Amino acid sequence: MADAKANGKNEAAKLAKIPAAANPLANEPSAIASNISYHVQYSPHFSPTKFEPEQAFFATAESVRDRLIQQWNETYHHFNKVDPKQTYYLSMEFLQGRTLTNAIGSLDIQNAYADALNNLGHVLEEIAEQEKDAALGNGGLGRLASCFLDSMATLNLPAWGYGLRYRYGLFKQKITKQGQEEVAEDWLEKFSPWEVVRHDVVFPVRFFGSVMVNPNGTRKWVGGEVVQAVAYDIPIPGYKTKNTISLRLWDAKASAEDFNLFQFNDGQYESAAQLHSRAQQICAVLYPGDSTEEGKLLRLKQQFFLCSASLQDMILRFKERKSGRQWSEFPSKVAVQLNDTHPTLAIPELMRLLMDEEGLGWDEAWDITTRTVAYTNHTVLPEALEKWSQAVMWKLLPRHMEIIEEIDKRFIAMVRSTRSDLESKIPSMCILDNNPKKPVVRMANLCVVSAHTVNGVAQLHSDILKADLFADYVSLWPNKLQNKTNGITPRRWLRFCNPELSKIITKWLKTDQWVTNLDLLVGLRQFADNTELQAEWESAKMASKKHLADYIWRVTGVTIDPNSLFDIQVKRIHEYKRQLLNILGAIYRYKKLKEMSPQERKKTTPRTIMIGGKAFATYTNAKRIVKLVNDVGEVVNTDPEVNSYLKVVFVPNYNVSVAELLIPGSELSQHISTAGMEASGTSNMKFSLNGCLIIGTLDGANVEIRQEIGEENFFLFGAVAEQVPKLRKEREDGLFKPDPRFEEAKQFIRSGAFGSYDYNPLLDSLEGNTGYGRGDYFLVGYDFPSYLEAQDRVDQAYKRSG
Ligand code: F58
Repeated sequence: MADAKANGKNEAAKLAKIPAAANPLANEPSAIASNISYHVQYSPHFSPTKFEPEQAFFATAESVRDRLIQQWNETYHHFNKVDPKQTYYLSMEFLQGRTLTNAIGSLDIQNAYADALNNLGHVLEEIAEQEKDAALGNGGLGRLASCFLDSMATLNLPAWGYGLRYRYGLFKQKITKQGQEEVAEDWLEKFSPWEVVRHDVVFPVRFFGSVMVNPNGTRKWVGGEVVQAVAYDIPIPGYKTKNTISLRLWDAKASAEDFNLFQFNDGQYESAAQLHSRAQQICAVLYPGDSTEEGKLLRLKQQFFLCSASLQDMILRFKERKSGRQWSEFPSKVAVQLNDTHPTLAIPELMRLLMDEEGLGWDEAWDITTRTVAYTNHTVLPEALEKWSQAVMWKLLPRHMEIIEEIDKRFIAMVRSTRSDLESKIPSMCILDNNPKKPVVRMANLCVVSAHTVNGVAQLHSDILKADLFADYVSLWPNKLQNKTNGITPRRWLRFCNPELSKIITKWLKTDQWVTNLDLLVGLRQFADNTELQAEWESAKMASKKHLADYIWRVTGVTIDPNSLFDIQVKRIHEYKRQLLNILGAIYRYKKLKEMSPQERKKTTPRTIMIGGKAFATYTNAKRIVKLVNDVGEVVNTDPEVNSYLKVVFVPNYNVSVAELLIPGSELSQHISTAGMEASGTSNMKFSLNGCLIIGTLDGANVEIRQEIGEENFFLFGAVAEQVPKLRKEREDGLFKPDPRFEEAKQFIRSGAFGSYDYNPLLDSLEGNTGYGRGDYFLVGYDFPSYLEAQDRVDQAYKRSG
């Protein structure tokens, strides 16, 4: 502590020697240092005496932002003049992570910033670690949105991301004796240096109210409550290009008129500010719990708030860019991509705005809407397909319900008149499910009916959509369904998170063009057997493993051996992703190690199994899995007979920045979902890019990755998607015979080997042949033997390579 204080003083003294001078476009380290010093002095956020890492981070970020703003404004003016077709990515989630390293790297001023900070007594990497993750997303879907923004900026595309400015993003995961605990994560606790509030970009968004019919038959939504949507923009720089696009996040606020001064002065403080507090609720948290009616209503409000504000913004831009435009031009200027069904309300809202606000007729509005909107599906899990109660929708969005009814009516009429053979399919294809017990709006159906294109996110997933979930629509619109296999940004996921490996790749390819053209990596193949390259590669991997081992020690207190095989599974905890298969495999390995003689143990391949991920707060079985991994770790890691051959570590609070540390240090990663259930997966791509091998099933994008990296680098196991329904049926019919090794692993847990926590409810999900939450729906038992065999192949391969 005394040292830290002394250092702080030291840095303040260094800062005092650097002249504070505004120099937003500085390139030289000394001028950059002056600009940082300028921000410390003239845009202060802290008392003037301190210049510790936190203060240095904010001032550095502000100096980087100066530069970004220059490019950002130029980009804005450029597209305003050229007036190209713009693409708008509507997403309830953006999992951005940190920005500083990415921004400095994209601007290609890394070295100058490192030197500037050195002059100020700081180290760039340490300063970057001060930044809080912007975790405005749950997992893959949100991270995909952020990766797309980076790619679109780098490809010089005129694109926008639209989302919500949640006050509290994804929770922080604490691991206690009870397992996972969720704590609110305040990414805006101080402030975000990257966001710029646009006080001139404000739109009213209405909720509730009623529909007024005008004498001429036109309709208008009136009454209810109106909240203001205010734009907060975050710059998204492309890599080594001027193009800097925007992530526009909406925040909700009520206006001064909505504050009841009379009530307040009368001591009725809460009711005086009622609308203010209701406005605040809208963007308070990412994914508010939706088990209650209130929670459902709030989530629907969030979705509509995003859609309405974003569309009003797009329409205004369309109108402002050129006066007297024809509405028919709209689809050639505006492309709206819906990230899953969460922003589906964009469809009826665009219809409403065009008809009720702009005066267009139904046919013209429908033509425009259907040529503008496209939809990406990210799941085939029935429980994740959104269905909104019609009653709630009528209450919150009465005009939209009228429009949805009309879309549905016209869709049904079209099918009847053109495809009488599909009559029997209408009940499942139409939008409204009018089951009197629970009438709902099926959002995916609304999307498929209204969008010009629908895509799945990996070949297998798209094939399943076509063959199964959306099969009937394929016969109606054969070309509407497409595949777009997901991707990731190589900037964040290799170039910046793994500079050592990047340097080696650039050296051998004699170019760094691979950073924007990954196909060039095949050029490394010709050197695969070159011992010099292999040695360099190994030493980079070892450095990353050591770095990771330090981190694990800091956050868990567990020491791990960088010479052991680093085996990682990180993703949201879900039964279909089968972390349970992984930990059962680890348990079996532990039991066998215990049974071995010391000599036999020495012949095994030492492994460190790391598992990380957050469980949804109310997902009980997922939380039990977190607890089990932690309990197994407690026992294994402190067992002196075994712990130099096996460690099991639960990595707490997995997020984007933790991923940036884990992935470079990985040697094997697990992508082991039940075949047909993981739409794509994207971390599989990140691991492969960092020279990590994969153990996995033929699921999601694993299929494409296996083709790219070669079968010899992919340890394949498990049932394939086509088999799954048959296997479930066989199980129901009592025909499944579990492998004795599977029984042994489960029995070991039940024996209390990992503590007294009651794991029976979790293990029971693997037992029986039928019944809710029973019968091993995810086929852990069926795949267990082939999983163990694949793991044996991994051990052998690692031994050979060592
Ligand atoms: C994920 N979905 C898919 N949903 O599971 C994954 O296979 C795919 O790679 C990724 O999308 C990108 O296409 C996903 O992350 C969510 O997080 C939902 C958000 C809303 C609540 C329910 C989960």
